Amino acid sequence: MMHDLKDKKVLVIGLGRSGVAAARFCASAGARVTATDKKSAEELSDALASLSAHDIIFSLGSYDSELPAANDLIVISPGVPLDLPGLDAARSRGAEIVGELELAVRCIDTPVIAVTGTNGKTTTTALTGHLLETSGIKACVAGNIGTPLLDVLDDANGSDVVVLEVSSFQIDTAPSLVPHIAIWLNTTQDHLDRHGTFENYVASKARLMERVPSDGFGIYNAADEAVVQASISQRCRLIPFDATGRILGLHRGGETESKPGRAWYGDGSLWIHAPGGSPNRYSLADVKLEGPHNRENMLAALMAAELAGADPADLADGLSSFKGLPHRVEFVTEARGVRYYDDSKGTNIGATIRALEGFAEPIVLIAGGLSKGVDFAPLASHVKGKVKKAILIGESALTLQAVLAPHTSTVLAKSMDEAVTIAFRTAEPGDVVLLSPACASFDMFKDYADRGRAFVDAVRALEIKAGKT
Ligand code: UMA
Repeated sequence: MMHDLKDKKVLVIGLGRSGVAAARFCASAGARVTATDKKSAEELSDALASLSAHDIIFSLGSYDSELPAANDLIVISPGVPLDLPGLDAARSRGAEIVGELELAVRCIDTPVIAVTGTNGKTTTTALTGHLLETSGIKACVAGNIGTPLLDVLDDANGSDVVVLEVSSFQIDTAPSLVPHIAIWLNTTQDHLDRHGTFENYVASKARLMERVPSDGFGIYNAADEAVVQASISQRCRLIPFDATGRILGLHRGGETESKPGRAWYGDGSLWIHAPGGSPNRYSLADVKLEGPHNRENMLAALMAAELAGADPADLADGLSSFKGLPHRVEFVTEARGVRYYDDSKGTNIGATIRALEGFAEPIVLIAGGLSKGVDFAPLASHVKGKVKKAILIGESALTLQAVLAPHTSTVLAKSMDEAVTIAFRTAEPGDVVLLSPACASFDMFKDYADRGRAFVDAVRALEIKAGKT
């Protein structure tokens, strides 16, 4: 379904990645586009430069609530609240209010695998795309992962499958998104500033699965109570997965009980029993994704890829060749029997707890940074008996030390180089050195990627030095 945007009055609210994509698309289609952002022209210089070839009216530096009512179509960015003043008035005058993703899905007829959940959706989306590609199935990967679908329409229409990461904001503002396969990974409290209550947040995620037609598939986490409750009433073919090994695929009399339409973790392997097929076992021996939460991501991605027609032998290759995403418990190197991992993206305590849970080995942890005023207390019980030393950096180093010192040995470091040097001296063969800060990076670094690079550079420098001695 294409749009007729010729001469239509369109207002784009927010000039981030999705707003820029929407403004460009609408202007190219002949619409009369106004774009507004609370940021100034100076702050938006890159966005404005990328739109300079188009005839667009800009209203920048503040928001004028009269603007929506003067337009026929309003394209709202995911980060913009839906109760923004002026939207109701525009709606009652008949204006349509949608997200960038809505415009995009109306232009594609390729089957969509949509991935949602609170944690793990970016990894699952990237892994699904990788598994399909290694199986010879052309996949276009887009959405919340960072590439607006509107920017890759030709690629999407020329692919066999579109793998789309969708946030709850995108689900709410893209009613035409009807996935053939929906993956719902998990749901924990998040974005309550936008959704008001946990129930509203869950309902928003559930809407994605409600849209899957009856011949489509809903892959959901059988170990997540909120997900299970919201999934059971869906009309599509439901496929539970269980990364705990306690709910599905249990051992009975030495045999693993297996039913079609299930995926589970057991015997150190992942099992995928697609509807109408026989169970396939995927070994985790050569897999680089660590931790129980990554088992959720892998089970869902493997099941989706099998349903999309991928061959199990190709999938096994794809699983072991997937390197994971940068700075998310990313394996860096093994030096003198010690493995180093970069989890610089671990910018909150929940992420650091998940990273710690992923290792059975003793851990030398590098943590700290900008705390954002959170309470670090929940970290204490996860550090106890597991972290042999916590090396603390950044603005929150002393606060973290006060929380962690009763449970493990702690030391302060002034720079990443110093922290890695201490870690290098402390760690013994069989240990893991993990950078998982539980904090933002802006006190010492440009961003989390910059912090991750500083860690990797310091590790490599010491590795070379040690290799020479
Ligand atoms: N803005 C206003 N008024 C407001 C709020 C924002 O003018 O009231 C302006 C900001 O000044 C800024 C622009 O809107 O210039 C930013 O828009 P945005 O926050 O919607 O971000 P985009 O750059 O368009 O990126 C969005 C997603 N961002 C959010 O959902 C917050 C990106 O997901 C996504 O990759 C991109 O579209 C392409 O689809 C990021 C994200 O953090 C990674 N997602 C959340 C998450 O994963 O938890 C949901």
